[in-house]
Amino acid sequence: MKDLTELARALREATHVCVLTGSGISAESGVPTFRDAQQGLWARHEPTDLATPEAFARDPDTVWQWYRWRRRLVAEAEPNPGHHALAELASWHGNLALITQNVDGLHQRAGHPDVIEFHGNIHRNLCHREGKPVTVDDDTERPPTCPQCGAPVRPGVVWFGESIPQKALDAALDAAGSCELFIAIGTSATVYPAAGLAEIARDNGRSVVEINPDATPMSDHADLILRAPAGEALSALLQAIKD
Ligand code: BV8
Repeated sequence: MKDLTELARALREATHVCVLTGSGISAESGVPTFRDAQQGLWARHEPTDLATPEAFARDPDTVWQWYRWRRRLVAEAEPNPGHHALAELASWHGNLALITQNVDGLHQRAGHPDVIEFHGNIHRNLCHREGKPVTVDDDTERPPTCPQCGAPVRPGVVWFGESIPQKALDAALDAAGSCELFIAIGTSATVYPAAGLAEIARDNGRSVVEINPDATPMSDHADLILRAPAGEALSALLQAIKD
């Protein structure tokens, strides 16, 4: 309880807040986290084997079908109390920047404005040759072809070994560099450069908070930890703010 009260006070006092979310915040919506996304059909694949340009070049159909499976799963999912509480906290605070590593679009569906999509969005598709967004029927067995040039279409996400889109990277670096309070929610803090954002805040002497039921590599560097699921912690935080 003490930590919750302390975090509520820090939120009231901070003029700039930066939040980084990972797949843990979507776990309570039934969307498997990245580490446990390998269920059933996909048990024989490692995400880092599928979410790469090399995998798409080698076996476009399998990679495409993995994303189709995830899109269908996300379409069935609903934003959970964690997404909703965070959207309410953002609207209450007025200067809370949200950076998400998630590609599921659930923050937006919870009404969260201005989401920085650090790793893209699974509902967006790009021409593999031009890199431009294309509108296609993506519920297909094989990658569709680009309506403009006929090249294969790929998911609009950032794969391992690919750079973060410049606009998202600049916005995230600015938010992490100018915040007084950095809150990491539901991330294993293992993928860079996303995980490095907390380090920027810490190196600037800012308060770093972790909300996660499990410990992560950033736990030792956190000033405050809510060792709880995101839905429970964020709903309690919203209540504490209102009290
Ligand atoms: C880059 C989109 C420059 C796709 C993703 C060696 C070779 C090449 C590269 C590297 C290398 N070593 C390091 C790198 C860099 C690499 C990297 O970091 N690799 C890792 C594996 C070491 N990064 C990159 O390649 C990045 N680009 O560096 O560009 C460059 C350019 C050219 C060449 C080289 C470098 C791009 C990385 C982006 C990859 N794309 N996603 C897709 O979704 O298909 S990453 C993907 O995995 C997610 O987006 C997310 O970022 C990450 C998973 O992390 P989490 O979200 O944290 O999820 P995870 O499952 O790990 O953890 C869940 C957490 O939730 C847990 O802690 C759990 O306890 C908690 N939890 C569970 N339930 C709850 C909960 N929390 C709260 N409430 C709950 N209920």
